[in-house]
Amino acid sequence: MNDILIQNTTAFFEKSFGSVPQKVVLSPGRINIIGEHIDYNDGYVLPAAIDKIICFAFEKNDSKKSKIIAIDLNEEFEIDLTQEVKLSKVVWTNYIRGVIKQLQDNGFSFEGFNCVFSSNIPVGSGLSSSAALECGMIYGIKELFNLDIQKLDISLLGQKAEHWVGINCGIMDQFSSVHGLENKVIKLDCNTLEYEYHNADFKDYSLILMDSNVKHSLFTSEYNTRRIECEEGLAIIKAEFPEIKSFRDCSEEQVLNLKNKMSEKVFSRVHFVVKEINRVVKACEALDQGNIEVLGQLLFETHYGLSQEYEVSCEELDMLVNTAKDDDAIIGSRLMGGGFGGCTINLIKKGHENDIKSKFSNLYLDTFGIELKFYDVKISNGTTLL
Ligand code: GAF
Repeated sequence: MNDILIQNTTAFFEKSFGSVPQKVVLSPGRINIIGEHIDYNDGYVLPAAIDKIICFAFEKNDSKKSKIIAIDLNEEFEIDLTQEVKLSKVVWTNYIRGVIKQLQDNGFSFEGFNCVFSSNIPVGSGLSSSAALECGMIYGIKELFNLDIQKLDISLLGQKAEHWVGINCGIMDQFSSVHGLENKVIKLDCNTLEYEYHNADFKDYSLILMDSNVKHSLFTSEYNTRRIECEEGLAIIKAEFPEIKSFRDCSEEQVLNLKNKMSEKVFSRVHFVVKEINRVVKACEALDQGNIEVLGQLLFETHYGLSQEYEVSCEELDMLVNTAKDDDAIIGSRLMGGGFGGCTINLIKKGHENDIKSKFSNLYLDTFGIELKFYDVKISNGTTLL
């Protein structure tokens, strides 16, 4: 599937610019096994890069302007690198403008380039197509102009570009897009940015995403609000327990003891975060021990926390997870990513995949009149040159 994407992208480049691209970059989307809304709360997350990618073709153009073509959107834009970078009404271009701005603001010097890109990462499905776009662009510019930028800095610059566009995201998406390894999940400590790889062996179970095909508009505002609510909660905890530096130092008992010092909302957010950090640690142990049933149970717990305490779910996602909970062939399911739509991640007993797919698509169509999509993702390498 990616071979066709690469062929189409390079052929389109040749047709548009009359030359062979100097660099071709592949930049993946990501899944997250567990640890949701935890990156900006300085806890642990367990993401992985996947085999859905954006393919970029680049060349220098010996000018001070860059021309970028998005094949799938049938749109293009030009940016003058000598002018101050500003936000545009055309949202997709802002991720690229943001990257150029971050590179310039951080002292990296580069000249004009031509770029064509095309993607098979579904947009708005919680698979981080924007992180793949940011990190792939940075990687391409770094390779074209021989810039000295390490992997971690690609992730951090990508994250800053996303902040500039308007989402105050954590580091998970950009980090996993860049640092992914085939068949490995990344246990990332979002406080220290230390990380370790664990084998992604789900034994008798297949990892399948169900795409609700909805994206509720609440996402950006609610996402940024959750950050503020958690900061407020942490400040209350720190005032009471000065030895606590971040949520990971905090026990569930300590949070429960402070319940009457917080609003009900802030308490629910903080209670979820502290439990979710513990779940990541347990999930990693379960994966290492091949105890996939325990991992599955943790996924369900995460979903109910995200839905009831963190309040980032929606009726479509809740329906998918509740149906999964009642099905003996599914041992774990939860909403994945920021929420308010996008995908659920599911652990389905091997051999039952087709039955589950037809049962869920019929039910989902009957209930919401929307087509449910499925992705059998493979855990793959991070951003790379072809
Ligand atoms: C989005 C954000 F971009 C990530 O940083 C992360 O917070 C995620 O939502 C929720 O875990 O993908």
